[in-house]
Amino acid sequence: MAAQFTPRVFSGIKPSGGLTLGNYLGAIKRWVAMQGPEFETVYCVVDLHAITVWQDPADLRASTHEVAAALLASGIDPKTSILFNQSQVSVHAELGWIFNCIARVGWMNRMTQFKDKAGKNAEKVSLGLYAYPSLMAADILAYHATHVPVGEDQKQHVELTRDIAAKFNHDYKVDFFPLTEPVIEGPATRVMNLRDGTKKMSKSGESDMERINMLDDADTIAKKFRKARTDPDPLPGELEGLKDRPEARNLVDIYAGLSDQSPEAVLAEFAGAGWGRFKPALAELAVAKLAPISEEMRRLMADPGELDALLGKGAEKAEAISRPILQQVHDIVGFVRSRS
Ligand code: AQP
Repeated sequence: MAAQFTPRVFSGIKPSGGLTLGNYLGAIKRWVAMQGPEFETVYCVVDLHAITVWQDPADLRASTHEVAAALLASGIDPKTSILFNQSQVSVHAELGWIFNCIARVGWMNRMTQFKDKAGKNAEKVSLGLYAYPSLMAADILAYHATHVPVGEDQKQHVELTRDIAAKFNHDYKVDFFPLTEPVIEGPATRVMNLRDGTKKMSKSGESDMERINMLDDADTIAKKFRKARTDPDPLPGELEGLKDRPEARNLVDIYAGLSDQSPEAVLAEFAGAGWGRFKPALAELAVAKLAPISEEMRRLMADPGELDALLGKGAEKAEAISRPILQQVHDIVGFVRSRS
């Protein structure tokens, strides 16, 4: 009989710079929605992933606090969800090593995010950046997580996690790891760059004008949307009319994500409107949604000691789930465990 797994959600965000509207709509907002009786929820600030590219230590600490504050301010409840930073639970790195020995180099070579991030510089990037997806598999499988809410950009990594779980189960003739489901839902699973609608909005993108940061003030948000690249045509009444208009489609998707509507409903409301009408409405909506969150983030970030205490408590809870799973992995693999 196939093993039964507790319905459990795991997901993480890298503290690699200021959080963007992409992180909010693609991940955070949906993490909040998944809290409830259906799932146990485990959310992680994945600092081990952040250092796959250089991070100044003081900036890394500040970004870790910013991500924790953003999650709390957006509605992650530490009484309901486990919230911690990855490096405080060494199980992740230990299981990551074992998965480095399960994953195949050929699988890693197919990862498009590595190709995008390494670009022409593949010889010079860190080995950690290359191995990142196997650490991500460890993050997920250390909790026997059954569901992983992510943005579209992480789909391939969750698929690789399933491949690693299946190969481990097959090689060791066990039914030990679940085949985790990616949960990629909603209208804003891939929020695009405001200056180039074919590129993803990223924390580490070159220009600040290409992204909305969760901590941007109202004037900055309005200015960034006003200057966002668009085309001369008005908004159509149907989605079909946004084909081959990536920048226009992106702004409609952002509006839909922020207002919890479908893109079709947004177009029904704005059919025929020009950018002079749509962009200010979008900016107003974004400010209405983000301003209370950023205000609460600033309040929480003013007391990093409190955030650290909370992350520490979360790490203890995370360790209580993941350490016994790792110990079973050691037994399956054949490692001697003789420490008292
Ligand atoms: N543009 C986006 N649209 C929708 N979802 C997004 N996510 C990130 N960008 C978008 C989702 O946010 C979660 C956390 O991602 P991450 O910060 O750990 O890694 P990332 O995807 O590499 O994000 P960035 O902003 O591009 O980081 P940098 O620039 O530092 O590499 C994930 O669920 C992701 O899908």
